[in-house]
Amino acid sequence: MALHAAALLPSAFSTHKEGKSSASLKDSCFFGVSLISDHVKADKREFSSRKSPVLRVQAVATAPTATPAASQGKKTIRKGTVIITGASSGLGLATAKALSESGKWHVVMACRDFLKAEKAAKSAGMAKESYTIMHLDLSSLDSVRQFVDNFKRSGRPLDVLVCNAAIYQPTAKEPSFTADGLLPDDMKESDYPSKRLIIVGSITGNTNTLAGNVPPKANLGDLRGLQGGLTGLNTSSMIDGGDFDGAKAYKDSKVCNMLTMQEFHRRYHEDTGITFASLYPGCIATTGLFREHIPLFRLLFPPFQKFITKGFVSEEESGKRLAQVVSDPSLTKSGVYWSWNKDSASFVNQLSEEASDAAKARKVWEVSEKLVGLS
Ligand code: NDP
Ligand code: PMR
Repeated sequence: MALHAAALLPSAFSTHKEGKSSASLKDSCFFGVSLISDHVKADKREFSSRKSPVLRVQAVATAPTATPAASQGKKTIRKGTVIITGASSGLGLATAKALSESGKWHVVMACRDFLKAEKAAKSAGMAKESYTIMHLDLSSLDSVRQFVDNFKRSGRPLDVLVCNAAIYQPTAKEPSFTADGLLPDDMKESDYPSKRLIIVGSITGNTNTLAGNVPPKANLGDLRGLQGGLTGLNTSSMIDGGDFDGAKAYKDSKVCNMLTMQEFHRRYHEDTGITFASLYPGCIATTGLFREHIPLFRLLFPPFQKFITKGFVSEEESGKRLAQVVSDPSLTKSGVYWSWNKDSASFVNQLSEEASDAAKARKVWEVSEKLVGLS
């Protein structure tokens, strides 16, 4: 259950049962939806030159390329507009705050709990005119469509989209289901000098790391569960077709997020100039992500990360990192996965073999398209 973060992909996965949310696939779905909407259909020429932008997959880390327009630093004459899903807490909120404080961005906080988001923005001290809260519940395709509609009506350009929302349900005995999708066509129309689509990934989905080797390990297998629709109706709710495991579902979803980012890059970067990127922001052990974990875990996890693994980062620091991926003129490489070293300097990190498997990325994309009815 963790796909939220990817916002683009997941829609495909759990379209069938709405109501509950499974973290895993949410974020990723964004794009998919927009294709379904009327606007999108009308705009098919845009983003969908090669296939609908469902977002879900990846492509191998093709050689990362810099976006020329972006790196040449065209003069920005207006504030950028960035949509951040799940901006009501944790990393999303900290990023919204960092961008709003920069004075260069108008932040659209796409959140399922309007009041919570409003309170969060206020208590973070964000200037009123620097953000707009728009309702978005990634567990419902209808809500995603409605959000896309509302955003289009707002008349704002879409310059950067951050798929950040996620949930983690390590103690869940049963899977829950979700659906979603968003709007890349709009981004293609933006005249902003550096357009970006960012999907939050994680170290725990990468089995080429120590953290990624803590059981249960991410593994999408041959995607047979995904192909079965992940409906829970006489089919497996896990992408690899295995028994439900909440922690593994989260990690699998992160692999999908990172694959999706790469598939986007492969399909759309050259034609659109959009930068597609993913990142591991560090271990933000204090966020709401762990709210469903057992109390002992919640007690020990922050000190463990702070003093033992030293992977801990504060919410504020993680927000600055994601804000860099949104806005920093030196982070315009597309198709890459960003991480930060001990001195908080960014670098392009290597994804695991599975998370950089181009064939798998394509398959995740294609299966997802089918599941959300886009192909
Ligand atoms: P939080 O729980 O603090 O934030 C998650 C956000 O997602 C919340 O705003 C939450 O909304 C929102 N959200 C959840 N479900 C939905 C939904 N159905 N519709 C709309 N919004 C939803 O966790 P983090 O800040 O830690 O997580 C942010 C991202 O960072 C995630 O993608 C996570 O996977 C990733 N990440 C986190 C790490 C960490 O150590 N914490 C490490 C690596 C990656 P609400 O407030 O209403 O619950
Ligand atoms: Mg991990 C070496 C470092 C390291 C890092 C950077 C993380 C990040 N973790 C590391 C190591 C370990 N962890 C080790 C050695 C253990 C065994 C004791 C361990 C355990 C552990 C658990 C039980 N770690 C966890 C859990 C979770 O439930 C978290 C998780 O997997 O969520 C999916 C988690 C995490 N460790 C991290 C990070 C960033 C997480 C959670 C967030 C995420 O990946 O999005």
